[in-house]
Amino acid sequence: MKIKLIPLQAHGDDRGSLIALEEENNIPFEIKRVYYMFSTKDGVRRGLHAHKRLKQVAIAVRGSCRFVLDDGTERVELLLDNPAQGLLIDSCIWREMYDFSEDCVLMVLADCLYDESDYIRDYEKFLEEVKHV
Ligand code: T46
Repeated sequence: MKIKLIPLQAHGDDRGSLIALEEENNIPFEIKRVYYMFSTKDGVRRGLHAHKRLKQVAIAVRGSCRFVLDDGTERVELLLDNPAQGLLIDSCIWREMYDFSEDCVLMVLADCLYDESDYIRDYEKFLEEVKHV
């Protein structure tokens, strides 16, 4: 599956920790957009779509949430709970996020600007699309 966990080096000292994100370095693309979600309500499921072209790296900078990732053949579930870990999600992966902790701040870096026409929001259409990739 076209996903990968990327270790992010934390620079720690007696003041605390700092992590730097650099395009084409620890983030393997040109960063065009950054967004983050927070104050996610209990029991909420987000995502439920795939992207035709978009690549992203998601980081739980605070708290935790779970991901379901599905490439049309295989389905994996994982927990993001470490600000020193990025989840690279390539194009054509169905994603769902759930079990957000109350304090969760999920930050996402993306290689394209927001474009609604890049979304596949219907799971059956997604399966059709990945057949032709
Ligand atoms: C993804 C997962 C991980 C914008 O106006 N600009 C943006 O850059 C984004 C991402 C969203 N929006 C608007 C569109 C909706 O009115 O914000 C609202 C919530 O977006 P959405 O329902 O798409 O949020 P999620 O959490 O279902 O999905 C988001 C990303 O959209 C998506 O690309 O992979 O997070």
